[in-house]
Amino acid sequence: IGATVPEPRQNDPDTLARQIVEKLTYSIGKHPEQARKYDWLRATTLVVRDRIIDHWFASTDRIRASKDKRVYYLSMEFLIGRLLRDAINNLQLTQPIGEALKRYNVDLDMVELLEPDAALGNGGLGRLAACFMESMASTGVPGVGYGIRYVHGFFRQEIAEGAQVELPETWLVHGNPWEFERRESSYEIGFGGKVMTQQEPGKPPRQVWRPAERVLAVAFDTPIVGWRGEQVNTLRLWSAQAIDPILLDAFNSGDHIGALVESNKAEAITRVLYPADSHQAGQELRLRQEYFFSAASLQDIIRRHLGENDSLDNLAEKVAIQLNDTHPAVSVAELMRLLVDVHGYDWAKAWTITRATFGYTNHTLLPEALEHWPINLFERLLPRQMQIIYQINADIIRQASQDKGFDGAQISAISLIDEGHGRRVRMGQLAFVGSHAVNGVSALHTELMKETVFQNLHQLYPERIQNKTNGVTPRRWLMECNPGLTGLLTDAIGPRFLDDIEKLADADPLADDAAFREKFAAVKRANKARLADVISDRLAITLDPDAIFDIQVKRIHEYKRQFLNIIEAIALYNQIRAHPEKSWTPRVKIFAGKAAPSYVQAKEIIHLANDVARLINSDPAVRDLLKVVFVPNYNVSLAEIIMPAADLSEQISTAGLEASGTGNMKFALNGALTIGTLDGANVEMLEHVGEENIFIFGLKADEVAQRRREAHSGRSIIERTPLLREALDAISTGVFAPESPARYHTLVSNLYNNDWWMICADFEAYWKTQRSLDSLFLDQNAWQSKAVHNTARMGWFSSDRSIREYAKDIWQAGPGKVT
Ligand code: 26Y
Repeated sequence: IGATVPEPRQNDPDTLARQIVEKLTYSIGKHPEQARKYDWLRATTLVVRDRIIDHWFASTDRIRASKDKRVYYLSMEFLIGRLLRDAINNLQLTQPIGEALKRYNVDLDMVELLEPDAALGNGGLGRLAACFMESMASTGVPGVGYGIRYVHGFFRQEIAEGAQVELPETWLVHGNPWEFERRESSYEIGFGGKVMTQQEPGKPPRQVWRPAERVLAVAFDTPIVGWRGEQVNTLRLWSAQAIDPILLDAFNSGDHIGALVESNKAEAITRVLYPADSHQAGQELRLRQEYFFSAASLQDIIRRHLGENDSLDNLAEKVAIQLNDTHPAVSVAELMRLLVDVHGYDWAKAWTITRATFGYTNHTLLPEALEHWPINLFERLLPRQMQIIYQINADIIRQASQDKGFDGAQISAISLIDEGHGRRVRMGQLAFVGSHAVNGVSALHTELMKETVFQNLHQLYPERIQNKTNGVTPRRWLMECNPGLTGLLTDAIGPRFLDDIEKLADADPLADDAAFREKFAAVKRANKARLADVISDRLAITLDPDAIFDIQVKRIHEYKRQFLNIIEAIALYNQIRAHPEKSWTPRVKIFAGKAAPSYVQAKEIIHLANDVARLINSDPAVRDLLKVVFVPNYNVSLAEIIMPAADLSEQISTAGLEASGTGNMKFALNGALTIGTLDGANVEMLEHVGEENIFIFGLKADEVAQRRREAHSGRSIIERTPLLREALDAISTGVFAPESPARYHTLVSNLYNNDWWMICADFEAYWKTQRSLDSLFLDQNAWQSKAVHNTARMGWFSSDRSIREYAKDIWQAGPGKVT
């Protein structure tokens, strides 16, 4: 229509300062003199956003013109955190914006801290999705993220009298300047109803789904800025709305509540994130969420494809869809429905297209976290998709028994229907058979997938499982969270690592350079002092920045073994009290993390950490030798302060149970040493940093499996290990909870009777390794040299590398694509 996009904006401080005031005046309606802190945040965000939009249009136009294959990342969770600093950093505007704001006596760091955290995820899987979005933009992959625009993200955690309290999270209350509502991209999503067979003369019969309910999925787009702003991708989140916002007949006849029932029911779908990451609740609303965002995304993908292509025949050549765990796995059945029922493809052709289009990433082997839906519920909500699943299942089973001679046990292992515990649909099997590539998230986890949950499917499709070890984005997890270290590295090895993080290796020889080590240690100390300030403000606990900062932050789960860490703290406390004359290395043990609200044992572990902290921190006998801190409300923003401040990173899961871990990578990248088990990506970290620079202890995955088969219990170990016994006695006799001495009875008796998580089995090895770290810390030259090696050798764990592997091996898309 002849309209031109405005000239790209100038990025000098004068222009930026002028534009910030313009936004304050004309978009916010405030005179600069009257502007409050939040007004400055909003004005700054709008100025940055204008620049993003320029790049966004350019990227979208370029991708559309190139007709390149697009990648769609379907995820129930995107744990994004704040976006302003990320955008400013990636657009290289940190310096000029800081200067522009300074002219009005406003501090950029202060402004950035006001932004609410977008916490649309639980933990690792959601944060990985956020890192992947940033890395796709940074590596030039034309990627679109699809997810849910939860009104309430992950709950806010408070600690009251030592226990976790969950409060609603309200990130949208002040509006969200990063999102653009796209009313034109809305789709109807059906639920329930029935399936009819339609017979037109001369044609094969067709199934037609007549849903009983329909809701509207409305798109909200957030731009995701890649490194140096060269590419801006889109995160499209769906919000549910009623098709009729109000039932006027009901309203007019006086039923004012009833008039809104439909609307409330629809909006409930995207109201709140489920806060459990390890136990499937099996609730109808969750299945509605899964189908809602899968179906909306597929309609959107197909509409876009048909806007640029003649048919869906070439869908798999132009589209790759990655399923982030099984949460969007119903997409497999839904795409089949769209191809067969709506677009008239025959079954076999539709199946070929579907399978070539999808990839599936598995993030857990824990049986209790694997999704399976009761057939009755599935059938009632998604009757046609249920029929399709039966048909897929019949095909797979026929193939397995005819071609591979599978026996009954093998067939029931691969079946999409679990006949064991009330009939259920197994979403893992559905995702697996509907994808051409299935990947694990670390080398060990991928091998265990082949041996355990997917053993039989792996036999049937031996080429399908591959490994894609996780990574983290070095923009957020080094440059933005640790400007001190980034500056030091830039001075020392030049800026090349900013564009290619594996060039961090250039810093490796500096481990032997005493002057560099000192500067490296000084940066770490400043980061520790900053964390100590935060803890002092929030909890009124004083920490000594010269003590070892020993940190475990992650979701609270039995397999992650925060309990082992707490027991070690108690044993250390007992030893310090018993031997005050020995030279103890001062240590601060820091914990943070949330428990699923319904996970009783995890909540007890939080309570115990707080009870232990209260007693130890108030005991003058240990003075500054040991402090224990539980920092409430762990989230992405808190992680950005914590990661750079750690000396020691705790990655101590029971071997075989942590699929990868990504916190382990963030800590080591920022120069922490790791104490950990041979689990998840720790195994590969060991290979990269070298065994002298990481502290590995404990049983290996096969040994854990073996002990579990032997019905291992902790009793005999406890009886012969005084350090452990005394610590457990203290817990179970109520030393830490005098007001309720039986509080931790079950927690402790489980160790005696069972020790499922191998806490007793690994205690002694853990204790010894910790004490060797005490000694090492006294030799700061040796410690800092290892710390430098960690940073220098962690480049491979960038999510840029992960994304390049996905692009090449699974998606055949992006720069250097194979198509
Ligand atoms: C089905 C529901 C109960 C559910 C919801 C969320 C199940 C699982 C999850 C989330 C799982 C998760 O976050 N897994 C983590 O994924 C990370 C990224 O791959 C891994 O680093 C980490 O080891 C794994 O626990």
